[in-house]
Amino acid sequence: MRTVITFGTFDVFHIGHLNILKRARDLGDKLVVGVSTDALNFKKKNRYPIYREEDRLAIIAGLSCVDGVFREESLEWKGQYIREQKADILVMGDDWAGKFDVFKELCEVVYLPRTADISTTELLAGIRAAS
Ligand code: C2G
Repeated sequence: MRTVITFGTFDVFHIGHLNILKRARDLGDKLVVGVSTDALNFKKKNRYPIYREEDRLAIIAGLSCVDGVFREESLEWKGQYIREQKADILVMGDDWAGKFDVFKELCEVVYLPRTADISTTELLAGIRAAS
């Protein structure tokens, strides 16, 4: 049984998010996802997500490729989360390439290519422009 772990905000859920979660799940037998809390997101991006934390957690938990979710409360606790979840593989999009290599001593670390031409930021800009 190989457990895959990944992390993200998954705000305004879109096809890029679904693609990475499905590809992450395909690398193992079980996928657990750390969803960034609203507070962590404010620290990272200086703004709160559009979708609130409970809804982002519920959306990710409701996907058939996801076996479990938990709150990612701090970027510094990744090693702890990997141990707690007994993860064998950490998957992140390649916008994070190299950033998590330190965890290679705990598990395999894989960076998957991002889906081109879509991001929450671009979606929000498009919605603003259209309204
Ligand atoms: N992603 C993707 N393709 C896109 C957009 C996003 O593959 N077009 C991936 C990202 O690379 C990331 C995941 O989807 O692996 C979640 O993206 P975000 O919600 O933007 O996550 P982020 O805010 O970068 O949080 O501890 C790390 C962080 O929690 C990651």
